[in-house]
Amino acid sequence: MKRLLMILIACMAVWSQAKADSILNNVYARHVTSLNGSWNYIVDPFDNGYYDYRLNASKDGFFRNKKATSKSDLVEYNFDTAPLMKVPGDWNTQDEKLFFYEGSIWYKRDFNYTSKPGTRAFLYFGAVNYHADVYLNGEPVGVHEGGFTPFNFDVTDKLKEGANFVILRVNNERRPEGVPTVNSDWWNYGGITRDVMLVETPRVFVDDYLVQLPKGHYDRIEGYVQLNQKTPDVEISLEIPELKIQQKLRTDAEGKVTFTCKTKPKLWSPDAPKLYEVVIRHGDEVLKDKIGFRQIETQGKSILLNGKKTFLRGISIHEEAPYRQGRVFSKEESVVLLSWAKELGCNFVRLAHYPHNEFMVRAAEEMGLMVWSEIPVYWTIHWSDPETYKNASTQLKDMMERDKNRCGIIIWSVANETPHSEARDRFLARLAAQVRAKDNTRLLSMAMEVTGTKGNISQVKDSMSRYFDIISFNNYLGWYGGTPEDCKTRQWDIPYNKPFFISEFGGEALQGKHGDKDERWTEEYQEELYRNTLEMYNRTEGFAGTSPWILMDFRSTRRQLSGIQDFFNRKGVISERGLKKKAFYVLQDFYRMKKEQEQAKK
Ligand code: GCB
Repeated sequence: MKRLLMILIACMAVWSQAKADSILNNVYARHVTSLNGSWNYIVDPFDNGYYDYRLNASKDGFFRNKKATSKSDLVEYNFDTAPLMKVPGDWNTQDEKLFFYEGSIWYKRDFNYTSKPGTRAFLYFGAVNYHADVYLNGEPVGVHEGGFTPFNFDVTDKLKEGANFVILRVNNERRPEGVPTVNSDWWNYGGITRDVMLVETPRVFVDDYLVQLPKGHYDRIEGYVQLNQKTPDVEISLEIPELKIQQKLRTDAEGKVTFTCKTKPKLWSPDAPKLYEVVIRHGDEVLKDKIGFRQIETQGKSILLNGKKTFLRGISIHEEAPYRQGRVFSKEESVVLLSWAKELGCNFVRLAHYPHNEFMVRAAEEMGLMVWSEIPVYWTIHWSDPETYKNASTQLKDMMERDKNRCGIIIWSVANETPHSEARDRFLARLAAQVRAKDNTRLLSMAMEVTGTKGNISQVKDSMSRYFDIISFNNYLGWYGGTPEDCKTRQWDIPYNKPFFISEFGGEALQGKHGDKDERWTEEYQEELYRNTLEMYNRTEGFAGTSPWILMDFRSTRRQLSGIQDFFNRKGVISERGLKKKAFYVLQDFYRMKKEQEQAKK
C-alpha cells in the first residue's frame, strides 16, 4: 500500500506540472535571448525517458540528464553524444529515419544565464507540435498541448547563475481526442517548430495591450494596457508619434489602464497597408509595435472594408516551406509564399488549418493581405469530450491573444468541414460565443460543407450559419464528385442574407503533366476546373470572395499515388519546387478582372 502511494505521488509530481502562463504579447519587441540553434536529441519511441518499465514516471528520466560519474556507472543515454537537430525545425525533414516518425523525441540545449536584479525570466516557445513537457536543470517546468500556438513559463526561480540546461520531451502522436484529431490532410510535422527564447522582463511588466479602432468609429483609437500584477497607480504612457498622440495614464486597482484618443488615422487597406508605430512605456520598459487601423463589417450580402464593398481575392496557404519540405518558421519563407499570393493578385489569404507563425501574420499585414486565421478544429473532433473542448477553446484563446493587434486579420475561423451533429453544434456555438465575447472588430466564420444536392441545385444550409457573419464553405465539384463540366449548370441555394465565401475548391495536377482537359492529374484538368468553378460562383448572388485550395503543393500522408502524388497533395497552383501550373494564370486573370471591376465602381 505504502509503495503504491509512493508511486502515485511520484506520478503526480510529473503529471501535475504547471500549465503555461499567459502568453507574452509582442514577444519579439521584448528583451530576448534566442535559444535557437543546434539541440541534442534522443529518439525515444517507447518513452523510456519518461516512464520506467512499469509505466510509472521514471525517477531517473532523461529530463534529469543524469551522467555516469564513474566508468562502472550504468546510464543508458547521453545527450552530449547524441546527434544534433536544428531548432526551430520539424524533425521529419532533418533526419531521413524520422520522415514518418510519430512518437517522442527528447531535446536538450545548454545556455548561460546571468541574473539581473528586479527582472523575471520566461522560457518562450513559438510552437511545439504536439505535446511538450519542459524541464529546466532537471526539474519540471510545465506542459503544453497544441502544436501551433505559443506558450511560456516563468522560470525566474529555476534559473541558476552560469550554466543551465533545458530539456523537452516532444510527442507528436495523434490522439483521437486531440485538436486536430487522428485524421487530417497535412503532414504531422513533429518537434520544436518555431523560435525558442529566454525573455527577460521587469518584475512588474506590461503583460498585454490592445490598440484599435472601436467598431463603427473612425475618429478615435481605443484600447488598454494591462500589467502582469494588480499594481495600482503606476504610470503608463501611450505614444503614437505620427498621430501626435502622447497619453500619460495611471493604472487602476487591476493594474490596467484604458484609453481613448480622438484622432483620425489613415486607414489600413490592401492598397495602402499603413501601419503606425505605437510605443508603450512603463518605467524603463519600452514596448514598440506597428499597428494599423481599419473597419471590417458585413452589410447584407457584402463585405465592407473601411465602409467600401470588397471582394476577397484570396488563396489558402499551409505553413509548408517553399523550395524545401518542412514547416515554415522564418519571415523570409513566409514572404516567399505571400509574394506568390500578391503575384496572383490576392488581397486576402486563408492561413489554413491552424494558427501560422507570427512572422507570417505580420508579413501579410505589411504586404497588404487580409487574413483568415483558424484553429485546427478539423473534420471529426471529439465533440462530446470536455477535454477536447477545453483544448480547442484554449487554442482559440491563444490565437486571439497573440494576434489581437493585427488589423490584417479580419476573420477568426473556428472550424473546418465538420459533419453535422447536435454535439458539434453545441461545441461550435460555444467557440463562437467565446470569440464574440472578446472581439467585435472582426468577422467570425467557419468552413462549412455543402449540405445537399437535388438535380443541379446544391444547398448550403448549416444550422451554425446564424452564429457566423459569412457563409463560408468548401466545395470540390469537379474533383470529388461530378466533372468540371457540371459547374456550367450548377445552381446554388444559400438561404441567408449574408455574404458567401468559397473557402476551398480545386483539384490536383502534377506540375508538368499535360493532357486533355478531362484527364485527371493534368494541368489542363485543373485549369478547366478553375475556369468553370470561378465562372459558376461569379454568376451566383452574394459571392463575396474565395480562397481556392491551395497556393502550393504540400506534404500529406494521405496522398500516396505513386508517380503523381508521392505524399504530396497536388492541389497547389504552384508546385513544391515553385513552378506555376496553368491554373495559377486562370486565377490571376480572374482576380485582375475583379479588381478592375471594383476600381471602375469607385
Ligand atoms: C478539404 C480540406 C483540406 C484538404 C482538401 C483536399 O476539404 O479542408 O484540408 O486538404 O479538402 O485536398 O481534399
